[in-house]
Amino acid sequence: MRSFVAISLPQNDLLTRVISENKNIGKTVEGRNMHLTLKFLGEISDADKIADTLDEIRFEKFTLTLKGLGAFPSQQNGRVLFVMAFPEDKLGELAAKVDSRTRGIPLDHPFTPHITLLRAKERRDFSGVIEKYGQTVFMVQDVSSFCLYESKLTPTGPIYREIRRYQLM
Ligand code: 2AM
Repeated sequence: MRSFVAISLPQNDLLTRVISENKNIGKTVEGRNMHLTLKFLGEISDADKIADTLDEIRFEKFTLTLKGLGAFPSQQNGRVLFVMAFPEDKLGELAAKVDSRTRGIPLDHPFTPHITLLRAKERRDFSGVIEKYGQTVFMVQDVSSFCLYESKLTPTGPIYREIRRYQLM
């Protein structure tokens, strides 16, 4: 199954507004699917084993702040519009723990904490929207768990299923 490890996020009116203001640009992420990926695992055949391994992670609860927007690969020539997530060091530490428990699966790119809002059909200049929401705090949220998810790709968008949830300390 196709899978990834992520922190799930509640629906958020401000983010819904940003998405709806930009929905003509490309494929948007549905509010209920909003998540912060810690590691994309891709196709795995041993989900139970991976789920058990992730169970060994010990990590303290923390407060997540979503503030400001960014674009990959660059603001002016972007394909993906995302929200920035803080504190980067805590998120990086948790992502590194997930990575070290799933060593057999290489990271396809270095971890950059972000929450994707939309994927544009073509490269475009996102400077306007990024500037507009540059100082906006979208969410301040206590994080008390993360999850291993299955992702099923369908013509109407991905369907995420929680395989296992891991409580933080
Ligand atoms: P993204 O939001 O930056 O696209 C499920 O697909 C999650 O895994 C998404 O959040 C996606 O991040 C992330 N992901 C990371 N690498 C991926 C890859 N190579 N293919 C698909 N999704 C990937």
